[in-house]
Amino acid sequence: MNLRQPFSPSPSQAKPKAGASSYAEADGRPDDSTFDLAGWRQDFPILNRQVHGSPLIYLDSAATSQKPLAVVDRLQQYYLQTNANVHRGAHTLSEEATFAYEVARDRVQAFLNARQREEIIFVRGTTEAINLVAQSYARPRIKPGDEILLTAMEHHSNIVPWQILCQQTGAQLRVVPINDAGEIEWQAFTALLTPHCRLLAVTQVSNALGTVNPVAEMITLAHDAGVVVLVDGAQAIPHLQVDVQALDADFYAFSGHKVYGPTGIGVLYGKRALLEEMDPYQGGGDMISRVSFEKTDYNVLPYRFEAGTPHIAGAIGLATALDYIAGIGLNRIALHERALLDYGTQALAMIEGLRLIGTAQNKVGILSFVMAEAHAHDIGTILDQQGIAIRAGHHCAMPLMERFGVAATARASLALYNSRTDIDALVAGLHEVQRLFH
Ligand code: 7TS
Repeated sequence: MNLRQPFSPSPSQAKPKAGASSYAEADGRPDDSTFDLAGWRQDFPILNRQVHGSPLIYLDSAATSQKPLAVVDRLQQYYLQTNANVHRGAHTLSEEATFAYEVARDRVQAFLNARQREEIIFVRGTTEAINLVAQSYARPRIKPGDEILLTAMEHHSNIVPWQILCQQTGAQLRVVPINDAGEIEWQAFTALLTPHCRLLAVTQVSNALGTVNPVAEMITLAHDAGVVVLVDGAQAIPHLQVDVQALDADFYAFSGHKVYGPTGIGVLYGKRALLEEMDPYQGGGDMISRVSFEKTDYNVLPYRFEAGTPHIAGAIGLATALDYIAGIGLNRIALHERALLDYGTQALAMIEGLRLIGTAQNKVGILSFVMAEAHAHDIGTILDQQGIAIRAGHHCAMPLMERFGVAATARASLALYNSRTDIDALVAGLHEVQRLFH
């Protein structure tokens, strides 16, 4: 059996473009002559490597995306030419590093359409951003009997910080249920916006289902009920155009490494009026304006929340990553990924005994599934032998797995560099799983 044999769609589906001799050549291109998947793939040299003797098929971008040359080059250039600490130096290198770091902040501000640069705080990632809001915003304001509202599809990073907060304050967690497709139960959501509810923490896109939540509508209703909203944007930011002002999010968190940037850097956006009222939860260098043993005066925004030497290269690399995807255009990326998601969904539906988990109307490129015969981890191992990287497990969303009555799923997640060839390889690999388990 040819493990890389293409999946054949029905005639109405995914026709190759005129002149293209195979589905691989047609690779999900919308009708746009500037759509250059081959060129994009060349920007990611890691895609040329082999794994267990086969070309790498990388379908684990929801865990972390691969990095384009532009980002790797920028990091190298920073370390080879500029490296110095920021906000301290009287010397040229430190001034240049500070300038580049602060320009990176401006870049993030523009990307999110935040009103002011002071609203952009560099952190380690989504997890740290959410912990910051839980400890600096919520902890002093939340009282026993108050409620924190989450959804059934949150990542552990958007559950555990709130549980810790509840233990500290006597508040309670409430959870918005979801339907079998993996969509928010709207009536239940509105009913949970009671006078006890103080904060809603919701993911814009589910990492395990791909569901895109209607966060703008959720924020409007929450605000009507006097509820502050944090949006976990970890999985949204590589796929959707995000405008924090249009959303009217109070807080928005994301990680650099899921949006083609480095690990160890992320962003917390917060409305200035809220950030101004918050005390830091981490102390150290850079976050002070004056220290004596009696008292410390905190620095102005955004430095008040950036204790210690930041990930300078990370911030600069993240800004380059944002430039990179802006250069391609998020709309174009979304079109490509949507075409691939449809192609993959149809292909997986034809595999006997495969159950797709997450069938929301509004989805991004995540294909989570279980198979009748094989455990998710076995699927992952067999695919890896063929050079195909997927994730198998609970995806740090154990309550969600419980909701669907599974311990784990296999998850293929898409990025701008994926092609129909990748989906075909996945399908062929899953046929091999079936063969081995029959
Ligand atoms: N929120 C969501 C929705 C996520 O998908 C993740 C990471 C996080 C928060 C945490 O991000 P971090 O950068 O702070 O770790 N999600 C995944 C995943 O799906 N597979 O590996 C990590």
